[in-house]
Amino acid sequence: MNIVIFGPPGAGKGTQSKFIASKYNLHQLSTGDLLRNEIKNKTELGIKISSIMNSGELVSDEIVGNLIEKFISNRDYHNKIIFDGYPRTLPQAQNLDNLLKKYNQKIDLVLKLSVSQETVIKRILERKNQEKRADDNQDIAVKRYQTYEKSSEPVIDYYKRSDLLKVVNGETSISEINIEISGLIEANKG
Ligand code: B4P
Repeated sequence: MNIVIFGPPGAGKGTQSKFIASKYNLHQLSTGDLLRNEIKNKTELGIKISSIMNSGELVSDEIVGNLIEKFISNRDYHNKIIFDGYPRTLPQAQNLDNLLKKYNQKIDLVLKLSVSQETVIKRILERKNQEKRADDNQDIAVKRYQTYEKSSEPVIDYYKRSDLLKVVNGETSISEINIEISGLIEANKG
């Protein structure tokens, strides 16, 4: 199955995706990680996007779309992907459907992690001490949350229409969220 995990920055998408990928033998496609790798390796693309990411804005739909097609077209990952942080905008959601159709796949489940701004800022500031990510500071975290609020609504509506969306309370502990998500996946597998 292909799963989308959606939610504000610092909601725990990466944390939960790792768990789902290992439990259900899926491949985690984190657009945030892919983009940070480009920056770390100082590629032409990395140089172009570093200031955008570090200002709390989204990288262009075109750039991220090009990155994910390589993954979707890979036969090894056929119907085995957890999309972590993609889509984030309506054009990205439409692009994802088109790409999956092109490679004879579809989305089976969209999980939305629901978390308040206060909680995500707290988590991001805690993560800052461990990971030293360039975009993890109070001002950028607030900006990232605002960016999410602006772009997320049309994506949520899009998936509500196709009845794929399940909302998960992201305020509880990591293991409680693991359990809730597992229940939704098992129910979806039927
Ligand atoms: P991401 O990499 O996707 O965002 P993130 O902040 O890492 O969120 P995530 O939800 O994965 O948080 P985590 O599990 O680490 O994006 C970063 C940037 O990349 C974006 O701002 C944008 O510029 C760019 N980008 C990415 N995708 C893009 C796209 N499709 N289009 C355009 N631009 C794109 O959890 C956070 C912390 O909380 C961790 O330290 C974790 O240990 C902790 N935590 C998690 N769950 C918890 C819980 N239940 N309780 C307590 N702590 C918890």
